[in-house]
Amino acid sequence: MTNLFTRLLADFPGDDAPFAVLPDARVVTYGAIGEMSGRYANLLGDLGVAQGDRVAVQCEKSIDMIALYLGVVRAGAIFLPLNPAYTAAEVAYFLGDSEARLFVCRPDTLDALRPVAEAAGVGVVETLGEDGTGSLARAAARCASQFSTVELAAGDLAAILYTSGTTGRSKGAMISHENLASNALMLKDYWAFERKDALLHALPIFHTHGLFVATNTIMAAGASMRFLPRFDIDEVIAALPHATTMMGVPTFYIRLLDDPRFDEALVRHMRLFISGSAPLSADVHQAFEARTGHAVLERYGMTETNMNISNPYAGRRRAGTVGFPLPGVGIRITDPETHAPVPAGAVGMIEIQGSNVFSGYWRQPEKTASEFRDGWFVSGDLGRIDDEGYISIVGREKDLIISGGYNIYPAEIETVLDEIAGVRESAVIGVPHPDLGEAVVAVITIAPSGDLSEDRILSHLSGSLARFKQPRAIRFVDELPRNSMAKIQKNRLRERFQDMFAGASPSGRGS
Ligand code: MCA
Ligand code: AMP
Repeated sequence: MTNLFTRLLADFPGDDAPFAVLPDARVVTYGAIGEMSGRYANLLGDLGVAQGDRVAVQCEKSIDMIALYLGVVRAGAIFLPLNPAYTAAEVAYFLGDSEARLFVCRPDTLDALRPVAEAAGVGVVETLGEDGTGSLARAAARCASQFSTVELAAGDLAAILYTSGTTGRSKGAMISHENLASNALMLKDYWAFERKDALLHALPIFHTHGLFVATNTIMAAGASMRFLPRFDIDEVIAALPHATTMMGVPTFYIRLLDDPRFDEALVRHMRLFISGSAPLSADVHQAFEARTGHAVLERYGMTETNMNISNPYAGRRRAGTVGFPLPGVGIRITDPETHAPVPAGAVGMIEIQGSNVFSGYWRQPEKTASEFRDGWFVSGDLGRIDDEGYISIVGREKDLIISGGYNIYPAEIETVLDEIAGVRESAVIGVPHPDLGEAVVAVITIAPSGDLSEDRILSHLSGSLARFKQPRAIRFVDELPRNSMAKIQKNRLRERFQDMFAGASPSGRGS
């Protein structure tokens, strides 16, 4: 029973119940997704993937990728999804570090990535296209659909998700069957998901939000999803009448509010809108409620912990707060220096405990040890609990930018910038952006003889960093501000450049 797949489907809605409605109106039932996942699970065995092996997947969102995820879970292997935006250099690191047994990429990236995978020591490389084409899908079609889901121990891993680090390279968060099952079953009850729910799913599926929070919770409820390939405003507006609930990052809600077609009549029938992955500003929360009558339910989570804190379903959802600790999740707020609990109402470090919390970083015991304190996971986020028990995220101690719901670690970009001949120093900061929440800006000093243009710097970055990590602007300065310890004062840079995107409209996304 410990296998995540078995636990999610313990209250099975029946083979004919709808699981996903695709953009072409095709309905994938629970019976069909069970068969598809069974074929992939059988194929993994044929390809030599054993229990505990890592299966790295860099594909576009598709229902076959969901079936592959479930097949990996059923076979007791470990699912390792990768953002399709990652460059070959980034993929090389993930494949090498994880020692993946199988790498699945898009048919059109096979020629470029097969040598990368082989150099990283990956034994098998297959392809899966957005439309269900590719060598993996073809081979799965020839496999039996019956598969006996593997029984596992609760702590066995279901997935590894890489998160960047404030220093050094990305870390693989090891996430167990128990972590995922306990969180999804709890969220289903907390957010009152039922079989009749239809979730508008426009999130990517290589992250916790779209893969686990959305898909696992839907399966646990025996509900269905309107499965869209990405957030496209026209498709979302067309799908809303068929949905009862929606999950999104704040940028989704900002873009909806920016569209005059999005009004009270369009969403009167909806039961729930949930936001997470980045702060939803109180202004957006209030504008959404004024326009639609719905109070967005904001919640707080992390890759390492799944969901931790949520506004209530039945009670008041307070703008600018993330609500209360979820059932089974322990939250404490401590002094970042002394680690002692802070007085009631004071700001401190959010620490987390519970069956949702991951077991550590893949083959990085020192990093794991440094992020746990007395069995509590130290989030790097700063928060405060008010006198009614609502928790607010008031900042981050970690140097992290969240742009459109993607985490971007300045240290990674600074390392690449500093390699450019002529760059003396760099500081990468997040600057308020009307569409993405924060946008990446690089502040640079150049050597006296240096002759560097913004274009030259950006073209250098494009080979090594995914587009979403690349700065939206470069600013050249004579000197970076430093404190008495010679540490760069990023807060002063953020203040200096805080208005640079203020004029851009939310829909003027390219700016
Ligand atoms: C795309 N681009 C971005 C982003 N997305 N740049 C910065 N930040 C981004 N998030 C780039 C594209 O490559 C493109 O570059 C240019 O920006 C314009 O693309 P646009 O059409 O605006 O982008 P889009 O396709 O509409 O995507 C924006 C998006 C998307 C819809 C906000 O990024 C998205 O779906 N974000 C959700 C992320 C997410 O699911 N996070 C959950 C993490 P060019 O024009 O040069 O080609 S899980 C998590 O955080 C925890 C656990 C939690 O609590 O949930
Ligand atoms: P990730 O590493 O992608 O899982 O991102 C986790 C981080 O996203 C957290 O540590 C927070 O900094 C941020 N985050 C997630 N949800 C919220 C929220 N509702 N409000 C503010 N920050 C959030």
